[in-house]
Amino acid sequence: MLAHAAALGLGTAFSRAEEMSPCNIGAAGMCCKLCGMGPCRLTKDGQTGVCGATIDTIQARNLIRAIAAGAAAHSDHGRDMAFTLKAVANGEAEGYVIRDVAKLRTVAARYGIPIDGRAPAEIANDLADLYIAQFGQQRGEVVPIRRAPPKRQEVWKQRGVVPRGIDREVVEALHRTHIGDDQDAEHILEHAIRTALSDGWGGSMIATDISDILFGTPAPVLGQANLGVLKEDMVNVIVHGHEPTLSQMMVVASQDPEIIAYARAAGAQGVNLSGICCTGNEILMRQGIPAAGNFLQQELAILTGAVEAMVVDVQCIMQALVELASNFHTKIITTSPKVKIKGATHIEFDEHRALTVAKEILRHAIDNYSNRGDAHIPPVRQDLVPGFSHEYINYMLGGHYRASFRPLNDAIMSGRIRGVAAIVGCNNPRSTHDYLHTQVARELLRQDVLIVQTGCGAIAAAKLGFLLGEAGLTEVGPGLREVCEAVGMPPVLHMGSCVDNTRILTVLTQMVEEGGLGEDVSQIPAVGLAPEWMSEKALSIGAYCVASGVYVIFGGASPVSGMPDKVPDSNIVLRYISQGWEAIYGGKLEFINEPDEMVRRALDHIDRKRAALGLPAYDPARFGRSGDSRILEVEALPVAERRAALYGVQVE
Ligand code: BF8
Repeated sequence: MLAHAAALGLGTAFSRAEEMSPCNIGAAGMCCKLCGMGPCRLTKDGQTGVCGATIDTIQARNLIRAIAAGAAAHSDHGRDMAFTLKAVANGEAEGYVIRDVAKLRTVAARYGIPIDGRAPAEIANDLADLYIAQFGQQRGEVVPIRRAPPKRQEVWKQRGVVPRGIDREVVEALHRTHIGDDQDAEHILEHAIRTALSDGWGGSMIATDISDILFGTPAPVLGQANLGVLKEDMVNVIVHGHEPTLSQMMVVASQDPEIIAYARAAGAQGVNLSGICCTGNEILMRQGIPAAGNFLQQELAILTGAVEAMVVDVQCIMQALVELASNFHTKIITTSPKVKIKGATHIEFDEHRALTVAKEILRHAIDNYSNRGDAHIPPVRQDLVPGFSHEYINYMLGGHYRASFRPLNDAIMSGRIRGVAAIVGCNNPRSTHDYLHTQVARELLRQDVLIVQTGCGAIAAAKLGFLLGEAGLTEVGPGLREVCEAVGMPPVLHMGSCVDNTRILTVLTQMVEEGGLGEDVSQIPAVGLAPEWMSEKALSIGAYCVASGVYVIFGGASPVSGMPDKVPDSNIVLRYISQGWEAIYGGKLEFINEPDEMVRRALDHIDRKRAALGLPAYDPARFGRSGDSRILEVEALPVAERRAALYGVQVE
């Protein structure tokens, strides 16, 4: 597709990244532009800003501001979901229903909301009120915190970092970083933890709960990924962004007989819906709607010339889309009251008349079908099985009657599974598309590490075929392969969108509750990786995972690398978010740009956690002779030898 772009003389994020070298002062966190006396660019050791701000204060301020923006984005999404739940409960949201009553009851009961003898709408109304209140709450503790292991909650209480209210922590982060406020890097970063916790154990967790309640808790379903999911003879509509309220209704509208008839009347076979980024993940894992790609494929999709409309809502939408689309017939349709792009068509989405708006958007796209010129759809797509919510993993491992994480814990304790890695986050054109994601995933799988993925990382793995049962097992270590074969699961589990990283927190909590892997998340042989991070949301996720006790490795450049000639240990901020946070929370944040080094440190951490728990050292030679391995060896033999091996007789 890049060759195609070059032939057409069109630029993309890839070519712009080549032309635009990053500012080395800003990239290292050494530029302060928080007041009108600057921007102050610190380039010499000991230098300060005009106000006297030191390099570590400036780095810490920049980092917390990014974390606050990420937490705000995730949490504002959660707030909108809570308002939608309230509208559904009161019969004011056209087209939506409460799809997962069991999850509604489980979540509500956890907070003491009465469930017995009550209609789902009544329970949903109370839960929506409770969740809406978390955003503007001024004192106390946000309620999802109670779902963390007790030991973890103790750590947070002792440090005084339990979020009081979601909005309050984000606002305070902005206040503290105004000129003349908090000027102690470690103190600033302590509040960064509280802000990030208000995302992971606050806004994002609320968003995931409500998505499941309204659209169904994901379970495995067959899907496809990559640009080859676009179709020559259909109206191609791509939903791109993050909010499932829109994309779910687009699924419903695209299957409406009236819309299908409208598309046929326009000469197409129907409407082919696909997704990009996290809203794509939301409909991929629930309905198997194909993913056209991840973050760096949004422009490539338009370059196919086969997309009638790209319908966007919030987050990770490149402004370049509109200019690029002007070379084709593609319409860029913005839908959120929060996001407009100059030159795009704006059709505002309103959950009170969701189905009506979704149909209006689709009619626009269908009307555009006759304007399509030459299409250039690459014939590349891969099957995948997404939909591994923690509820499904529970069922998958234990069955209907004894749903449990026991087999997973046992497999880790025996050493069949060496440990667990969450590989999440974005694409970044500063490295080859998907390269870091897939390099790290490949090597960890070989080393018997079970992988869970979300966001653009999950779509990267999907395109490589890792999200398939048997087909994904060829490059997997012997012990992990046995477990995957026994359970019938892929070695990489797709757990959803970026707000669904909270599912990973829930899985880790459940592993603790199951027993045998310590009493806290920080004791589990687990790591988190964001090999190609680029968004502020990724930084917020990284910080809340650290606060939850996880060792988190970010690939690519560090936003707080500081003076280039200083050894990392003399960089106060780098040292604090690594060694300092580890001493307090048991988790740490490090930036490592070499994939082999990311893997080495991840495995080293996993092995040290295994040793601390008194588990046997990982030994790949111990496992791999059960499961399907023997049958695979036999199948590889010539026919006569195969029959001899199977039946013990030579057959002519
Ligand atoms: O929230 S992984 S590029 S799409 S920020 Fe964006 Fe990063 Fe993709 Fe989803 Ni998450």
